[in-house]
Amino acid sequence: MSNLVVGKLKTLIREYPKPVGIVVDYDTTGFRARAETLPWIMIRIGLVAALRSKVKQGCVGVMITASHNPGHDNGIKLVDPRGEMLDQAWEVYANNLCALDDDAEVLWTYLETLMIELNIQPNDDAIIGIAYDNRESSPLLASIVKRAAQALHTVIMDFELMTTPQLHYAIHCYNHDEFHGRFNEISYFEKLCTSFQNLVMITPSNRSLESLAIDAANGVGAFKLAQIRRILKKFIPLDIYNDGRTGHLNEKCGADYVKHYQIAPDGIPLNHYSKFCSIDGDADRLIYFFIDKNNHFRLLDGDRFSVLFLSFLSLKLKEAQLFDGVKIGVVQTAYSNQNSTDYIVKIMKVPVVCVRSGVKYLHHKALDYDIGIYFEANGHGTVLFNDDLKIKVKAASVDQQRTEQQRLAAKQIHTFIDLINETVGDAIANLLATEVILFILNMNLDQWLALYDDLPQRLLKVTVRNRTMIQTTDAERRCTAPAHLQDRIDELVSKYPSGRAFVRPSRTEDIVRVYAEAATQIAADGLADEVQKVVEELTK
Ligand code: G16
Repeated sequence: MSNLVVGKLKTLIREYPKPVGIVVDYDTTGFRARAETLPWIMIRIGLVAALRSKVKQGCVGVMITASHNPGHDNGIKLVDPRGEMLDQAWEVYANNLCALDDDAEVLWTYLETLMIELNIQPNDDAIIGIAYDNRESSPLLASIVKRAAQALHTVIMDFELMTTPQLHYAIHCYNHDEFHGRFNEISYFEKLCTSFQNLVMITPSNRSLESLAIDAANGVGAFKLAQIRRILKKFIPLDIYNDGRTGHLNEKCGADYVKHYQIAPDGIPLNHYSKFCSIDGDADRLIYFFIDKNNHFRLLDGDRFSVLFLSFLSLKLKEAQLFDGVKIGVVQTAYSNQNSTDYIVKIMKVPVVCVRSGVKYLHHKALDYDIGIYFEANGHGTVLFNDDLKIKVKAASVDQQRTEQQRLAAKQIHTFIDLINETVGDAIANLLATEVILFILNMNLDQWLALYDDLPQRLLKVTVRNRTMIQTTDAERRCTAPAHLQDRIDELVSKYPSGRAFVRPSRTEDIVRVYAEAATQIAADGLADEVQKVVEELTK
């Protein structure tokens, strides 16, 4: 076996050598960089995926995408058998393999040591499910991962073009018997569309759903949304723009662009609709927006989804007489607007926890609750429901001791749970969930926005010599390096009423992010600019 593996690795390394002196780091988003620099990494990740599958005796997912990054970038991340992000301990193995010399014997020695440590054999069964987004570089990178994994006796399930959340869901279903082999794309569409239709049908109303214009970032989500549009055409008109036929991926469009610049994307007819949304390149983030009666652009970001989903679930739990005893919590990051946190804690009386950026940290924390709602301000998030809660809600929906209204509310929650993709943030599932909540609550975007007022904010990207010079603590709200940076930020913040600012290195782009909020837009802009200057000065 060892000679065979070493031989295959030698061939791969010859074809895709590791550039000299390169250092990489597997983080919350996996590996992400210019696509042409990635092939050698694919070899290592194919090997890690195979080992992870052998250890877990389940299917592991491999997603090739760089999400919101420009089309020339690409990346890779692994999905654990439960459908969640890769276990953090395994990020270390991925990094160790990448740090080794570009020599098949050296790689094999490391793999052998690891297999002994993990008590697995090279020829133990392994299976990986692989998918990619619509970047030009994706099929080649996927083919390298497959070849490397196959060197370790691995069966490949090739899902080809999929969104990241679709792959997470497929992996979850593959590894859970109760889904009876429903791990293909059709079962994903069925889950979403059937629960959406059911929710609309069981809700007494003589209204119909208004058209929604979707900016699909010219990404893979556009192709998937086209299928959803077809299935749901009698229930909701979904019009898809930036659908990948002409424009470039994430260029002046997509959820990240809209959130960052707080402007409408190119390529969407603003006069024709009353509501819009943007998804990102791999369809895991969602942002809503509209143009108000004063012709101003109005944004509804991830914080707003937390508030909307929480309002809906609290109301329905109360109507179903199930609210008491249910532990609900919201998880946010430092980017969440202070007024959203205050609204959830002070008005809705629901606890909020702040964790560092990266959905896996939010997901992990949300598991502490019966209902854990988590969204990053950038629109990445979902809702987690624990099993006891699901059983309770299902029983209440058919409990004849309850009134019809109570049963209906329980049934609405039960069906809503089906609509949610609990494995990871899913822009398409969340879009349908948002539409159906607005329908059930009879709300428009103006009313949703009016629940609370955001504090004006500004987010800047700052290019520095070496972004790892910035180190943070306290859920990335404070800096520990370089020296004096935090003191200078504190001093600046103290000059601005309702001021708050923080600085953190991005893990997906070679930049530092500066966030500031304050009582007025001029003040938020001023604070962000001043913090940027300090960052530039102290990282020279
Ligand atoms: C990824 C992560 C998100 C994170 C975002 C931005 O999103 O999954 O949790 O918030 O990157 O990260 P950073 O500010 O470190 O660049 P995506 O949609 O790009 O995969």
